[in-house]
Amino acid sequence: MKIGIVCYPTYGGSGVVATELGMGLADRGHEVHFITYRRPPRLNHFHENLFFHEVTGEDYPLFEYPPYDTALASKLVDVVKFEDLDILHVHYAIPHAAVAYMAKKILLTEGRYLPVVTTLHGTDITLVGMNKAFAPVVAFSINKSDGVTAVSESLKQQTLDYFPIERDIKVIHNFVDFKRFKKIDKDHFKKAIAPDGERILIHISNFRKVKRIDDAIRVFERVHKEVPSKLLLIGDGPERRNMEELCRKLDLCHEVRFLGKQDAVEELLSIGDLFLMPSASESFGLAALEAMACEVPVISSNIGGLPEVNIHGETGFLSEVGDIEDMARNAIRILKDPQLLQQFRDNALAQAKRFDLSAILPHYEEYYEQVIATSLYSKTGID
Ligand code: GMT
Repeated sequence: MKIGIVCYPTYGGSGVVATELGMGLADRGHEVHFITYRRPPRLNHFHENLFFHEVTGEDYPLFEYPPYDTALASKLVDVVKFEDLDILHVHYAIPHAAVAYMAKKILLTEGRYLPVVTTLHGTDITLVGMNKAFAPVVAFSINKSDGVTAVSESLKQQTLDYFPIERDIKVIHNFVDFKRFKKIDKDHFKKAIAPDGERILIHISNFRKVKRIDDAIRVFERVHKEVPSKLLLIGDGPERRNMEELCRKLDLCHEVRFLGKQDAVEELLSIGDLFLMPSASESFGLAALEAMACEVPVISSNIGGLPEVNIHGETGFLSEVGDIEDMARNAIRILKDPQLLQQFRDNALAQAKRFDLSAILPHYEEYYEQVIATSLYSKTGID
């Protein structure tokens, strides 16, 4: 199959899932074309089946905001025609699903039908999508896609609850590539970060408010009083400065390390004892799944798709959003009991294996085939 993929080429979860999916499809013999404004970070090796088309717009003094949507739609029309793509898969509804619809309409004027699959990732529905500034276009473009997937049951339900959706949404959970995410021996890292054998807690995110990193730091503050420990904060974003100030205020600067954006997160996860994800909203929690694949149990909030990933009392614990006392209590309980910690590590790995790339990827292939067959037959979304 020849597949076009549109995504954000950033460290955000949707871009990561899109890139890993494209690379996995290429390994299985499909021809995959990424179409976006920058090469996605994980798309960093040559592969005979992988192609990248950069979207470039024209700068013009009139434009305060360069019209990316128009440039992307034009690029899509060009790539679909020239590369003769069978299907276009867009990740993150805003603006990609609407732009795909525009490209589809343009192609139709030339008698070319382009089936479009939209994958909903989370904030495109729960935070940004529900905003009145975007909602009508989000609902319209979901309804006009030939296929729509959501990364968790919870996200599917939220979409149906909030938007006037007239179509089916298929849940295909996110996945993890065990070729990369597995516990590896990084003892020298561990010695450098925790020289006296302290426990290592880890949080990874793009440092936005929704991640509630202050809760992670406050949970750590409580844990640290009872268990010798260190906290690694990985990633970067708008909340970084506030979080640095909070650590100074709590006098935790020697115990908390800000590592910024890291490519080889699996190496750091491999030295972790607990992963913290206290988010206010989380459609799936890919970073938690990647931690579990590296045998790290998860302390998370009980929100969105997290209960589909982190099993309470088995792979970690779930607490209500903002309940840092409960999160700290659960963390201390696991960290103080080496046997329990090992049991949770084993459970985390077993649960992560249910989301193995090789098990999830065929669901996308089947869905593409189904969408191509039904949409070419019925020409859904043509009106
Ligand atoms: O919020 C992020 O971390 C980035 C965001 C994105 O779309 O880039 O992540 C969302 O999609 C991820 C991949 O499907 C999910 O694992 C995250 O749970 C989801 N984030 C939220 O719902 C807040």
